[in-house]
Amino acid sequence: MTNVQFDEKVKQLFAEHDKFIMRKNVACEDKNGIYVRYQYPILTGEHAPVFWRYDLDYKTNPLLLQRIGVSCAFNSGAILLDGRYLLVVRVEGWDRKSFFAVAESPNGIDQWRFWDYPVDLPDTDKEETNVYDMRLVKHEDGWIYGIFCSERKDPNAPAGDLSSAVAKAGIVRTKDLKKWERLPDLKTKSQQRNVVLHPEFINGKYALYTRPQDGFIDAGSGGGIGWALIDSMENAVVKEETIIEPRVYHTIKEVKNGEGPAPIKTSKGWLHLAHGVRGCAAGLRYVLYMYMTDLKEPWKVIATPGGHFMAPEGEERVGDVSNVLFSNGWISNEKGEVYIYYASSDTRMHVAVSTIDKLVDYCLNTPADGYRTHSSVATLKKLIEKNLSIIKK
Ligand code: M1P
Repeated sequence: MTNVQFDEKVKQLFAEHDKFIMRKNVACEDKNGIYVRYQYPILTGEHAPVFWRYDLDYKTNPLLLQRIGVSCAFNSGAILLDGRYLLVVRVEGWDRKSFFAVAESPNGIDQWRFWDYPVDLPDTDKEETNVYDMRLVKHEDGWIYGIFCSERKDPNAPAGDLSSAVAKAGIVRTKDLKKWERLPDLKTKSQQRNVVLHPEFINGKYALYTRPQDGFIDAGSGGGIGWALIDSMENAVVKEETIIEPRVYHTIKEVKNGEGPAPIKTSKGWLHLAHGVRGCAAGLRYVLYMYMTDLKEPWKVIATPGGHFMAPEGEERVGDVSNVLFSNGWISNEKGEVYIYYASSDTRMHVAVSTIDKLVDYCLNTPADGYRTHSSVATLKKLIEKNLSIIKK
């Protein structure tokens, strides 16, 4: 390739990338009245800027080969900051390391563009190998906190076991998503993933949704989503945690569950989005589900719509870890809309749009899981009877 051809090819790479980013997203058909999916993934590995992936110097890369690969862009924290729709994305490279990068959109739906540099996460522990799944929360103390999973090799793994790992909750805070202050990791008795900060003080304390787990993968005796009050974020210690949203046999959350983004406050209570995991012959299946808690006592569950809220569909079902929907970010705006940012199969990000009114109605009026076939049939019969009496009038 000559120098001139090289310059031409670089220009073309930028132009194609820009066209790809500027593609308008399209709302899908409303299938349930509850939310509307959008047709195209909003972020993928291909959204990584050209200047992250290529060495653009003719002298050192005369064949213009890609030097750094970005495979996936998924599990993103979300925030509406000064009118700007921002995601802190879990970006995963060809080397399997995840890192955080901020992506911004003018409307929350399309034209997502990464900021020039990834998040400069302070490196406080040389054993920390991988970081992912940040939940962003604007707390009433004035800080924006990010709680994420900090993963390292299990120091007690037998020699030769290079898979066992330990999950902890890492904590950072920022005012602008540019400068990040790292605080000490959360201290808890067990391993933790999916730790989420409640946005308000509870009796003067910070409140956390936790997910105790026995091992790196297995929740084991960890009974579900927990609730813990802690004195400070600078020295965050969980002394006691209570399971408020348990796993249950033969449900969508029998193997594991975990809080998604921080709950949204409404006049009727707190809206929660979570993921539930069950095992099947094809492996683990991750779906999203919702529940609601009391406005004044957010540790008290007041509504549990049965089954999944969203499950993987079409191309969402396939990816690096197939059959997974996962969400750790959503945004409610001044119009009462809720933008649900969810990832499919640990590979790409999507958006679905709903409203506060619809989600509250969904939570309060969708029948709860009766945990038995007979109960599901009884619930269905009741609705059929009611509807037929209306239709036949
Ligand atoms: O691979 C699916 C998800 O698995 C983990 O979630 P959980 O701890 O609830 O099982 C996380 O690694 C998450 O990032 C991933 O999407």
